[in-house]
Amino acid sequence: MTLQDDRPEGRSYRFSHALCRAPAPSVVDGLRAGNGPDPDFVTFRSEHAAYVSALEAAGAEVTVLEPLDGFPDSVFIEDDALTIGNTAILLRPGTPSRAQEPAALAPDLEERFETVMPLPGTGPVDGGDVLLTDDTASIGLSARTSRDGAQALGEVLGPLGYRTLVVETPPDILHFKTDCGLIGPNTVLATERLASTGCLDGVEIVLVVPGEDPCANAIRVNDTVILSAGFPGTAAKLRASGYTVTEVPTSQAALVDGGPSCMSLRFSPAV
Ligand code: CIR
Repeated sequence: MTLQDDRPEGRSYRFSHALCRAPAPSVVDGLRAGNGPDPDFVTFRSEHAAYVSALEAAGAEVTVLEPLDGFPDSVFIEDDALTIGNTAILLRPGTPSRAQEPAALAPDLEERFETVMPLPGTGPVDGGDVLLTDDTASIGLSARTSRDGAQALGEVLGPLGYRTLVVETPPDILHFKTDCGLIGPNTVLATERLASTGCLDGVEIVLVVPGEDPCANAIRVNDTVILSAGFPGTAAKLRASGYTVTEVPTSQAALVDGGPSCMSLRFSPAV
């Protein structure tokens, strides 16, 4: 039997479980590209709770890990690991203040996954730069993810049944998935500025409506697309195309450059 035959159909969006990290009060000091205002912790916490509820309503059993006040950005757990079936790969976030987050997460992954492996080599990779379809990992090079890191991740993903495409994220975009998100088996919601580079060729693209770029970082969980609230044009466009859309408030995460994909690790343990 080939790897292809073993590959569970829909593994890129059918998830029975999700792991989140509660925001810590220090999230107000989270990294951001500009000089924007700090998020408000209490509002962040309530928006995060709404996000967890949306994951649950979409069919995932969610575990919310304790906040880590020593790591202001640790609520963005997606950057610390990649979770596929019974395997978790500890990543190497590409900014110093986040470098120790995977080590802090490792014990929680070891409790839940048969295999927990470190990313080989030394090159950095943030999970926000990794877009998985059922058979392909598109890894965007960015200020956080190097070519060495992307190649090392590709070597680990090969035996798990993925081909890897290393692509260039346009300049000034934090992560590859800042500007795109998987919304269907082979369909990606994306901004025009990312799609126009050709790096998504081979998948079906649904563009966000003009002026709504920040909502591209959507996720598909089972039959639901989880989209940031406040982008009515794109929400309507998706619904008109037959998608079930749940809008979640992410105003505070957005102040520190985060969105729906960053705040969970989604997975289905293989049986
Ligand atoms: C950071 O700069 O690392 C955080 N403030 C935001 C991380 C967002 N993560 C993601 O898009 N996967």
